[in-house]
Amino acid sequence: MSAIRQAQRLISFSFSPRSSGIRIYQCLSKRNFHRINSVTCSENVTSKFDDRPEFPGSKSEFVSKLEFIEPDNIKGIPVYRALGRNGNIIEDSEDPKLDSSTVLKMYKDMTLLNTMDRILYESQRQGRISFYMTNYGEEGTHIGSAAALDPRDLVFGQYREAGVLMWRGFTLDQFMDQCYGNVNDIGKGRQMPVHYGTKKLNFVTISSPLATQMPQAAGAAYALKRAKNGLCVICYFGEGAASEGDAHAAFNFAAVLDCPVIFFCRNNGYAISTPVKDQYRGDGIASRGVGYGMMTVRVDGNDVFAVYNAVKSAREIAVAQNRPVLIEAMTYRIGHHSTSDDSSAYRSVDEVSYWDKQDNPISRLRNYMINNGFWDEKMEKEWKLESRKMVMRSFADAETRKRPSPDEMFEDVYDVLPKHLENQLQEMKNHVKQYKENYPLEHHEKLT
Ligand SMILES: Cc1ncc(C[n+]2csc(CCOP(=O)(O)OP(=O)(O)O)c2C)c(N)n1
Repeated sequence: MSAIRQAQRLISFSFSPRSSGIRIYQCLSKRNFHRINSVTCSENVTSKFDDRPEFPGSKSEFVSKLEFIEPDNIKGIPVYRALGRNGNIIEDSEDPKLDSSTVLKMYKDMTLLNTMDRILYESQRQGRISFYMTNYGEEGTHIGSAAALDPRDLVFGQYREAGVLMWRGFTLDQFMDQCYGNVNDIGKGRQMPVHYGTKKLNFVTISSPLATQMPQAAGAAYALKRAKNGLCVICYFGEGAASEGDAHAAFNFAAVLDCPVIFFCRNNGYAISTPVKDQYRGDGIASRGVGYGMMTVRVDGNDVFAVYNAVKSAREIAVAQNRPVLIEAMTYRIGHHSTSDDSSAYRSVDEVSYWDKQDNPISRLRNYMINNGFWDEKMEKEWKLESRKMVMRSFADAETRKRPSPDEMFEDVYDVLPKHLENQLQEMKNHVKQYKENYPLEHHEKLT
């Protein structure tokens, strides 16, 4: 026996001849500790220092006092910010030092998104489109994160990330065409408004079931890792969606399989009418990241520079080390959840007004730009007029376009139209031709 022990001290190996009844565990050179048939040989557990748990499932020390961990005694994860509310850089070292044209694009995209939201929200109220979701208050999370990515990085979104698309060059016409479901819609008018997607801009099409994109994002990141192309995935989700089982699956798979994915949580305080106090009892979503073994940070989501810095660093970690990173961006959903919601039924006007007037990502960036001399009242006025005009033009154009032909709804169910769907298509055509006065065919492209 002692010869084996001697040998174990010198070399590191794992050997488990179960049939012989002797189990030899890997000799850990750092701790110089080993066991042979640990039931009978205990003489190696000598000093206090060496007496460490060897359970494969944890990395900790022994303690001899019973103490439960009280989560409320652990200090909350701090909120990182770079820009103060007055638009001043707080610490020079945290200034991303973006050139004025980049900052200008950030501001213009955030405000253009805001203008588009106003017009599409109103158009839904008038029954011109069926549904809409605004992005009010969260513009900084979209633009700050999108600006820090490589445009080839793959985006998986929830539904409140239109600014990411805008940053990448999705046009106002494309937004409008999707919301109207007209012939120019890339998605052929099949999904509800705001379910955008474009292969060209590496933005995976949105779908309604919450959190389903999360394990898919981990899988896509795994594929990118194997492709060794230096790219990563970013996956957006709300704090409400983080309660889904899919969020757990995604975090754990991404950590265990070393996937280069940035999980970006928009914690805006509400999931429809459910406030965060009814969503979770822990310290937000960030505290969960550590539990999954992920690098984690919490940022001020109303500070576009803090978001930018966090995503830029997260991207470097994800790509260089092939590991997931969790970012929790603290923000506030200023608008109603969607056009199907009236949020005054569950929160006060004062609460909303605070975030709209006192702590808003757009006004904060505007303050920064004014402080630095590249924006003023006159430019603001002109841009407001110009951007409104641009949005109205696209809106009017999208409204005049026809919807796709009814034939289209049978395509793309499968790669190739199978016989049974071809039969259904034929039945539909015969039916519609026979009863054409009952269908709004004038709004659609012709049936073939
Ligand atoms: C699996 C699933 N359950 C429920 C819903 C209904 N639903 C749509 S949005 C939403 C709230 C999501 O809140 P959060 O993730 O915090 O995002 P936010 O809307 O605040 O941006 C719910 C419950 C859904 N779409 N999918």
